[in-house]
Parts: sequence; structure tokens; C-alpha cells
Amino acid sequence: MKVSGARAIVQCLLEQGVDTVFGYPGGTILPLYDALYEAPLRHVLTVHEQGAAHAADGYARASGRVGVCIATSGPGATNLVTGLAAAYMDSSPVVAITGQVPTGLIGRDAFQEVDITGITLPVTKHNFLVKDPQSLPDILRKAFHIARSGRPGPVLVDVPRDIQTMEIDFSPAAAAPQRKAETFPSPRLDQAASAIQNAQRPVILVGGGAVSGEAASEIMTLAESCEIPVASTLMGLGAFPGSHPLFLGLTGMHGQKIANHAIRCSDVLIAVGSRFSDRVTGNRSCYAADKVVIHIDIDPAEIDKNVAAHIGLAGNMKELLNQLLSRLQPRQTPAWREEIASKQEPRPDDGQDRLTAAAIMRQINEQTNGKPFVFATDVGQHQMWAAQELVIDTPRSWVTSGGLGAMGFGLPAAIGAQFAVPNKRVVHFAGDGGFKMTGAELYTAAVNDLPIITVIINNNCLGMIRQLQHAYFDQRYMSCYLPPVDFVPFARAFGVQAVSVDTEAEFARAFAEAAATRAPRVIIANVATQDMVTPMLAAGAALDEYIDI
Ligand SMILES: Cc1ncc(C[n+]2csc(CCOP(=O)(O)OP(=O)(O)O)c2C)c(N)n1
Ligand SMILES: [Mg+2]
Repeated sequence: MKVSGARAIVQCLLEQGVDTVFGYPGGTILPLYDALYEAPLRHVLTVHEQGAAHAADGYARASGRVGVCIATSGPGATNLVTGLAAAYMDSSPVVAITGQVPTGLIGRDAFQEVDITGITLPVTKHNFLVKDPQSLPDILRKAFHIARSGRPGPVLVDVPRDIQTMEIDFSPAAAAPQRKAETFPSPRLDQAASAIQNAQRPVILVGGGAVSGEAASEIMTLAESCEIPVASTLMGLGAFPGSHPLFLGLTGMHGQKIANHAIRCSDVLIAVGSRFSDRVTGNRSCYAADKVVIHIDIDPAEIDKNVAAHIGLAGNMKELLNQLLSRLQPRQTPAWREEIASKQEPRPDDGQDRLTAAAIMRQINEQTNGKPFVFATDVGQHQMWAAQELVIDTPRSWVTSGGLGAMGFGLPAAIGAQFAVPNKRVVHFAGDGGFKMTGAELYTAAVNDLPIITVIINNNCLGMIRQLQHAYFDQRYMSCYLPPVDFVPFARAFGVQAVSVDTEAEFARAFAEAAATRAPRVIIANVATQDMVTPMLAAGAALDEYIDI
């Protein structure tokens, strides 16, 4: 059948099962927008292209499906870059479609021409500039395949305007071949199984790859049948239930002391889908000392990249873990668990008479317990408090920018997540700084009736910057204090109800009320400017070198 390039794009999106796309129009992408006019697809107009990219990413993280964003050439395309980089760093499957100036104008500094494939080369898994109109359907199919297969990631397809209007021959995609189960080297699996079977002090470390590899049930079986405590990276939260007695909590720079202690003292560390980022390992030269590291990852390039693995297993995580499980006998580790439990310390800032982040998270844990919620965050202290204190029990219910740490991610990502999983309720945590970066996306939440509950942890400062200036710059607080903003009328301007609270009781009431309403709500939770995220490991230090802050 003959269709325009633009219609071919829409057909390909439908073939891929896409139901929602996030975007912003402009001259060079208008033929595609025209084809979207009658397409059975939901197009969500965001306030800013950065919002569209983060929303596509949030959609992908919350659902496991590929998120799609669309932008015009030039400034539209460059506005996607931070969102693509965030998706790239956290291995999130996104397809971005950008308009480009007509083929005859490429390279002539045409109006709104920018070399977006050049610009995004380092922050995409792959990208394409479509030159031959006939190749368009195949390129789009490849883009989706690349985004979702192996280690997921973002792919950009740049489509010149004339290619969108040309007629091409379009035939529906052939059925994809079934993926065959992989075979793995038996000796290495045997070696890994015997190390786990004989370990005195085993620990499992779950990372983001455990979530995207859909390996939660295998990890649970491994942990329970061999009684292995589990620590999580920031990206791994939800891969193992936060309420499980074997869960130690977050590890790394702002990790729980028992989680860091257990990893430091472990004799066998089983890392599942973690890239051993600097925030997780601190000093890499001593991180793996006195232990056997078993590294399981979909991406062979991760094995030995940051931490040398004694046993590296690269491939499909579910299949690898199942093969490992078939070689293991149930066992127990009572002495090790007792030793870890003896290191448990009470959390420090309970019992204060003013509102603290810990109290906010405690209230949310109580009120959301057992219910289908997704927690999305922005970047800063509030992100770390949420990671430390929230009980996250299921995969894909924690959406945060771990690798890039992009302020402004939270609200648009929450919007994408709420579209992806309408039966869950999304709670979005922001700082007063980051909320100002993309807070105008409240408009998108409001016009689409998304029942997102935004909690602004308002400390009237760039809290994480203040914390770093406190720790490393002699308390010389430069450009970290933020003159107060009244977020209540800001939210109201978009038709969103907001309330400002100063005590735990007020917060509890506001959250219960928001949860009982199917509309977007904003709660401004006023906390003290001087509150710090503790514990805090010195950057690049060992897992027991805490800063006294
Ligand atoms: C786009 C971007 N710019 C700058 C930073 C550096 N940064 C990290 S945390 C932070 C402060 C965040 O302040 P706020 O949003 O109020 O959150 P808080 O730390 O106070 O909870 C800054 C500036 C960043 N991560 N992202
Ligand atoms: Mg702040």
C-alpha cells in the first residue's frame, strides 16, 4: 500500500503497540502531526520538549514498554537531549522521533537545522537520520527493537520534512522470530553456584538491571532459599521488597549503614544488574577486597568495567538466575544474619517536634501500604530521603534519575508513569529548587486529569548543594539559599489545589485527602533548611568511611 512517510510512522507506532506519545509540534514535524490527527493514538502535548522526553522515559520505567517522544528540529530536538541522556544513563527504552529540515537543505544552516544525530550520539543507544524514504518503516522497527532488546536504551530517529510527505510502499511488519533461550557456559555457572553454596557471608546487590530484566521473582527465590540478605542500589529499589526481612536497604553514598556494612564484610557478593557506579562503590580499589564478586548483567561490557568480577555471567538475567537456582540447595545463614542485625542502629531524627522528611515518608508508608502506588522523584536531598525511607515493595514502582541525576526529571516522569499505569497512583517528590525547573508541567497533569500527588519537600534551599558546601567547602554557602516561593497560587494557576503544611499531623491529613481525590494535588511540606541526608560516605571512600555531618 502507498502511504506518506508520516502515515508510515504512525502505522509503525501502532504495529509496535504504542498507545501514547509525548511531544511538541513545530514546522519540520508538522506532516507527522497531521497524520496523528486521526490516528488511534493518544498524543500528550507537554509544556516543554524536556518534559516529553522525561515523560516517555517515566512511561517506560513504570511499564517496561517503550516510551515515545516527538519534537521538531532545532530547539525542539535540543530540548530533548537531557531527557535522552537521563534515559541512556538509566537504560530506559525510549524512541524519540524528531523532524529535520528537508533533505535538500541539510548542511546549509537552514532555519531550525541542528545536527541532532551528532549531538545525541553519546547519549543514545543508537540513532538514525532517515535519508531514503523507503527505509523509514524498517528504521522505525529497528529503533524499537534496539530500544527494548538487550540492555534497553533510547534511540532517536531524525526524519527530514520532505521524507514525511513522500509516498512510500508500506507493508506490515513480518512476525518477529521467537527469541531462543540462551545457553551459558556451564563451568562458570557451576563455579558461581558453589561459591554461593559455600559462602559464609553472602550478600545480593540488586541494581536497575534487576528491574528491567524482570528478575524479581528469581532474586526472591535465590534470597529466600539460600537465606541471603539483599542490598539495593538507587536504581534497584523495588527489585526486592522493601518490607522483606532479608532486605537491608539502600547501599552506597547515602546507603543504610547495615547495607554498607554487609557488603563490605561479605565474602561472596552477587551483583544482579548493577553497573557498580561510583555512588555505589566509593573507593573501587578496596570495594571487592576479600570477597568473591559474581557479576550478573545483560551487558557483557559491564563485566569488569568498574569492579573486576571473579565470576562474570552476561546474558538474560531471568535465564541466568534460573540456571543458577537449579544448581543450588536450600541453606541458612543464621550467624551472618545475626552479625548484620547487631549493627542495626536506630534512625536518627525520629521524635522531633517539627516536620522532617523521615516523618513525611513514614506517613506515606503507612497510608500507601499494600496499595498500588508508584513513587517518582526529582534530584537532591528529598530523593535520597525517599530512597532511604520509603518501603518500595514491587518493581517499576520507583522512578528516579539515578545516573544523570537530572533535576527537573520528577514531574514529567511522574506524568509519563501515570499515563502508563493508570490503575496505580503516582506520588511525586520534588525539591523546591527542582520543582521550579519543570513545575510548569503541572499544566500537563491538570489538563489530562492525572491524579498525581506532588509532595514538595520545601527547605528553601538547594539542599544537596548546601550539604556538599557544608561537608567540603567549609560551610561557605554560595548560591544555595532560595528566597521562598508561594507554590500554592503557582499550582492554582494551573487549576491544581495545593496546601502548605508544617507538622506531621497536617501532612498526614493533606496526604489522606489528596489520596481520596482523583485529581492532581500539591502538598508543600515545609522542613528545616539545615536538615542533612545521613549517613554520608565521603566521595570515593570505603564503605565505612562516613562523614560526620
Ligand atoms: C539539571 C541539574 N542542575 C544542577 C544539578 C546539581 N544539583 C543536584 S541536587 C541540587 C539541589 C536540589 O535542590 P532542591 O530541588 O531544592 O532539592 P533538595 O536537595 O533541597 O531536596 C542541585 C543544584 C542537577 N542535579 N541537575
Ligand atoms: Mg530544596
